[in-house]
Amino acid sequence: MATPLEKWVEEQARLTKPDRIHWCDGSEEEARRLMEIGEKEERIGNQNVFRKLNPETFPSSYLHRSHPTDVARTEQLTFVCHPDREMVGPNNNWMDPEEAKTKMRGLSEGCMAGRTMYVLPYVMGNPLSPYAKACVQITDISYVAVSMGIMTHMGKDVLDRIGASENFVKGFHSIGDLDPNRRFIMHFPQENLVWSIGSGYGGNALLGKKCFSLRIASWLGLKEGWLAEHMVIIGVEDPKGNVTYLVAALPSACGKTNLAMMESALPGYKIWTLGDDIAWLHIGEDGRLYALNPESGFFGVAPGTSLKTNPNMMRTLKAGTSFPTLYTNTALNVDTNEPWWEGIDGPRPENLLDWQGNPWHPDSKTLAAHPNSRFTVDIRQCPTLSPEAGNPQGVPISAIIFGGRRSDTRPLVLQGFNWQHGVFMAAMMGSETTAAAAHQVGVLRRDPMAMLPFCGYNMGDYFRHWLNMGKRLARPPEIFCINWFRKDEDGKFLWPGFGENIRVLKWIVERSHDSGSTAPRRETPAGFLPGKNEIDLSGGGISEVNLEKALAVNPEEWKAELPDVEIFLKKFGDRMPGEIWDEFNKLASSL
Ligand code: OXD
Ligand code: MN
Repeated sequence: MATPLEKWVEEQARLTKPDRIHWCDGSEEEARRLMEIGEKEERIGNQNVFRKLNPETFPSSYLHRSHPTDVARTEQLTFVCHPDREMVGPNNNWMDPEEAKTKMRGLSEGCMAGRTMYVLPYVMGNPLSPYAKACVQITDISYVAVSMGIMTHMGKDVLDRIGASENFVKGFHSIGDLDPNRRFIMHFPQENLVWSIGSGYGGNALLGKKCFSLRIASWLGLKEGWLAEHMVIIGVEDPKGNVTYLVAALPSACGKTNLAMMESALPGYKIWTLGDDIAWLHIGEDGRLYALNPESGFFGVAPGTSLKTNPNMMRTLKAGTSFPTLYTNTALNVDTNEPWWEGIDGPRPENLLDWQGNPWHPDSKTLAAHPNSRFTVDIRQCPTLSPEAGNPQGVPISAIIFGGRRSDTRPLVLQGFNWQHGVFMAAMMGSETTAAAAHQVGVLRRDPMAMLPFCGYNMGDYFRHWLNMGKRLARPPEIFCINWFRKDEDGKFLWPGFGENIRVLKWIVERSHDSGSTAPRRETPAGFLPGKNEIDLSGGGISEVNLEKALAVNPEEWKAELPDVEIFLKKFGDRMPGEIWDEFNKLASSL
């Protein structure tokens, strides 16, 4: 008798009519075959799916160009489909599940004709972890099949794990005709189902990532008492060899990957990498908060990545095991057959093809690499991968950091007064938008916990869930807000960022153990600032004047922002917890 999984695959095949069905085993051998198919047989528009890059300098690496209208997550085409619109909240686009299914069935009818349906059995999280989740995605493009092989634990063992059970997360993906008018990413949380058509781009198409590990998982977390968050997980080792684990939430393309594998500018300090995008947070038996990374790879933003900004990522990219590394929408150095992007080391090559494959000239006003061009690479290639990265329980977290990209107002670092205040600080977070999603870049929008595009349910309930988690923790981690991006009157960054950020992390670690320097913290209406000289500037050439400017909490600037925060919080009506309003009112009156 067919298992529920086999039945589901058969049903999808009847609907989509692929020429053949291939069940993937996630092996290197299979990845090689898929790369060959993508190089020689499959096409997107008039281009082959993959182009092999220079194996001497970029081992096992391939370039992929997506359709020019399909280069970022499309939040406006992303829906959560649940009968109760209130449950979905104003932070998501809503569609009635039946209406959504009718629409998606119509669009999916015969959509895989002439193509192969790849069936991808995978697990998010270490398969040995009690928190791991078994999933199956179907797709009709080798790029997604290989990317999922890098980003997840994919393999035959997952089929044994699912067996005759119905307990697996279903992902339907087809590139469809790539027409943005027929592109939808639909989530059905009640059925553990994601249905995505019309896009081949990362967050829209690799359904284990944003769609499952954040949107659906956040809803599972609400029901089961844990959190799925848009967070980096790192260990900070001090000169004595003690490692403190932190998580940090930053919006897309705001430096999470750089933070995850930062090379410390302070001697004796080292960052250990556990994850660069997603953290699942559970309460352990000892009442502490534990974090694990459900992903097995990095899908990072290429532009700006160099030996100077992120040497460990450059090493990761060049490490070249036999599993492929993918470059999506970067430029191509024609003479060397290497990927290229703005900000990479060395002089700009003479002969470049831009991200669409057209010759690029310095005086053409466009960028050669798409600003949201990406690399997809196996986490095991990372030289700073933590020995604890595979710990099935995750690692115990001492501090939670929230950040955004703000040219003004927000200080370099601020510590919350307590858990409730920290949750409020995170709830009022804003960030200037980036190219990671298809919208206007550089406008300030509220992005609480960097989860606005990823929380799969009403954010009013989400804040309540955060407050409740704090109550259940024996010793809640300290909460901090950071901003690496503040600028001076002339528009210059006040803080050098990158490896120098360790100076801020050092303070955070000390504060989270409460064993730091004895200098008093400075209390402001918005939270605690480091005391004078508490941020270690040794050997860095960073001016104290700039540090003080970067740390300033200017009540006028904060006051000016409150009306916008209020409008945002009011959107959630009576689902917004009273505690958040209490904190808002306290801040407003103390300013
Ligand atoms: C990502 C994103 O791809 O946040 O990680 O857009
Ligand atoms: Mn992300």
